[in-house]
Amino acid sequence: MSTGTATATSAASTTTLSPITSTTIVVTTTSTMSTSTATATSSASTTALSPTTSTTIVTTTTGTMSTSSAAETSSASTNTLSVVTSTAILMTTTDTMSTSTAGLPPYLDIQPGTIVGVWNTFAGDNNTLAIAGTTGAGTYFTDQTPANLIDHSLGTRYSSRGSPGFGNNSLAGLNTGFYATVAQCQPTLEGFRLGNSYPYSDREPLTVTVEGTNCDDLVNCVNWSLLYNGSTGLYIQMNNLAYGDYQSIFNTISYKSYRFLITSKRSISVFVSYGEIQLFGYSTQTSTSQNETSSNTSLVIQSGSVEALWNTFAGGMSYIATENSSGAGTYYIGQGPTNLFDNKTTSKYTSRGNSSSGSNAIAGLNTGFHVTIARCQPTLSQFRFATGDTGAERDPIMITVEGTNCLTLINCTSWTLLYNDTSGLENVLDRSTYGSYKSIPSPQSFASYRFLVTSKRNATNSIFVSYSEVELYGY
Ligand SMILES: [Ca+2]
Ligand SMILES: [Ca+2]
Repeated sequence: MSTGTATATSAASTTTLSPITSTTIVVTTTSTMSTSTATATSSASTTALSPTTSTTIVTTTTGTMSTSSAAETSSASTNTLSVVTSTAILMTTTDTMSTSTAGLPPYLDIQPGTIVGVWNTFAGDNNTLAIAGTTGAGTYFTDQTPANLIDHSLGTRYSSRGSPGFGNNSLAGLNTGFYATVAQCQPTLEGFRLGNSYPYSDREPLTVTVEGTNCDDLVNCVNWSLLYNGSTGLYIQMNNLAYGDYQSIFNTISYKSYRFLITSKRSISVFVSYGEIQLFGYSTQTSTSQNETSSNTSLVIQSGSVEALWNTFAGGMSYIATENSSGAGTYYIGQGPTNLFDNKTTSKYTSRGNSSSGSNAIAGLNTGFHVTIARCQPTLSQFRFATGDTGAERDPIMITVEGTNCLTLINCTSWTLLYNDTSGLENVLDRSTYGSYKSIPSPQSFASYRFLVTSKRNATNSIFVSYSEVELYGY
């Protein structure tokens, strides 16, 4: 699959190149080719160069390149020299343009928590999931996880070993990649950019397949539609952290999730590494939309994302509560926060908070939960609570609601306070009963939300804070 046909167009004069010229370099891949074939075309002479000559263009203009093209020799000619000159300028202009997205479609956001590494995986086939590890086939570098691709930092990489799983070789990292789900509703992918892995340029992926799917179960999904088979946009080796060139995808079909699989790399290396993935396209909804409040729908929470909290305060870190029969920082056995989302007012979430036992003023306060909204509906605009089936003294009365886009909620300190008011249960003494709908004053798009209870009905005496349901609405 390491096939490639590169066509580079450049101006003949070193003085007339513009940044736009640098973005006109396009590499496409055809599956019928067995070796890389590059053709460089000068606008002045329209001189086609041989494959080996054009490889020399890249090698020559990146003086610090280590080994990637060392084995390839050039049939030196006068044509080679002229193109070398213009390509050197192309690289310079690419340097200065590498972060601009002017003229590109809008970003599509990857839903935090949905990006998963794969290995030994081929377009059209099922996934083989990769895991973090220090060595071995099917692992990625322990601290260089797929989540690093969407942390907005070029300097943090995703580094896959693939097979055989150790050592410096031509196979390492090939047929690895990731899948991920887009946050916006009905997204249509029109293009992408990859961040490079400078100073480990030997690891950089050169060709990739991109597929789309609407499978709900991505782990076992085999229904992948091939959308792209071509360059990663990283064909020019850079001497700094940078994005590769934007690669457009001819696609008009909406898919919820996408899979990227690396099919070739720059050189012999220990890993395939890249720093970021950016997706571009359009959707029926932008994540910052503020004008759809009239069409509130029930928000779907991401499976497994609800976690119990205690000793947690608005603006601070979350502290995870555990299930136990007694003790501070615990919730009642069988009464965890997933009970809040089972559509049954007969099942409840019951927290002790800082109280190790007994009825007192602090029991259950500063407890709550955080939760991530499933794809496509990231703006919380309304909610309502329901009372538990017993113990009116335990009802939450005052609460805070915060939002965040942190990738890892447990260490997150970037919480935006959205609501600090009543739970809607203040006038509801009946058991297993919904309170009033409460509105977020200024709804914003966030991947995850945190609800914390700051007061309860009986301010001096209860064993717990307890409630049976929390419904989330938004758009
Ligand atoms: Ca990164
Ligand atoms: Ca329930």
